[in-house]
Amino acid sequence: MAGGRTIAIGDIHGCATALRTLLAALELTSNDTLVMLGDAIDRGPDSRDVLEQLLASSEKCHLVPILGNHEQMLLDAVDDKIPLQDWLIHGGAETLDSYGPGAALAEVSQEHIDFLCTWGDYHKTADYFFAHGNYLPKKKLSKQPWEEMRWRSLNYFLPGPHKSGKIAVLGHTANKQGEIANHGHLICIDTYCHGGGWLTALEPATSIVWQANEAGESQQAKLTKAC
Ligand SMILES: [Mn+2]
Repeated sequence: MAGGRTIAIGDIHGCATALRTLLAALELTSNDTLVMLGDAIDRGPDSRDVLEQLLASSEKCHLVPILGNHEQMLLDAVDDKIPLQDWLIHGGAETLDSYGPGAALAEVSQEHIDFLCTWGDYHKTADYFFAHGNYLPKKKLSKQPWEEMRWRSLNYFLPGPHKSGKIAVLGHTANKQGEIANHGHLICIDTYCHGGGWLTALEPATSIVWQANEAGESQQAKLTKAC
């Protein structure tokens, strides 16, 4: 029996138009698994709408949302683990505004907070694993310090191949020229949508790439070979 597709989608950062355009292009079915790599919220124009679209997608396909450092900041602000200001200056202010201009933290929908609480650290298949920011190559996936790895830029530390032999599919480190960074053992698909680039989806097994932007444009391509 043929399984569905496993498709990863990079950092959305509140780009609701790009997400709507990309989801339309993907034509997801109930057999498909959509791995959202984290940082769905903050910085961009409409994080509330993005979370609504992800909730709706979870009814249409198998949605696997991974927690990004931005969702972590929101949850930590809700739990009083960090000062609210720490989140607001990292793009949280735009997220609050999407619930109504000048909205307070208490106005973020409880359904959305509950949804974020279900997001995981990573996802794996036979050949790939999916995480937000980074990983330690010699540590098992189940033993990774994900709270720290969510934050670590690939510009600061570019890991070697993971010991599992699986290829890593990551977001978090924005490729500001709009191109996917394919290192062979590691593919980063954050292509800077909120900064005028693309929102990228990748089916690693077929190398099919779908991209959409905030102007509502979309394109499809193949992943170029490792650099
Ligand atoms: Mn991030």
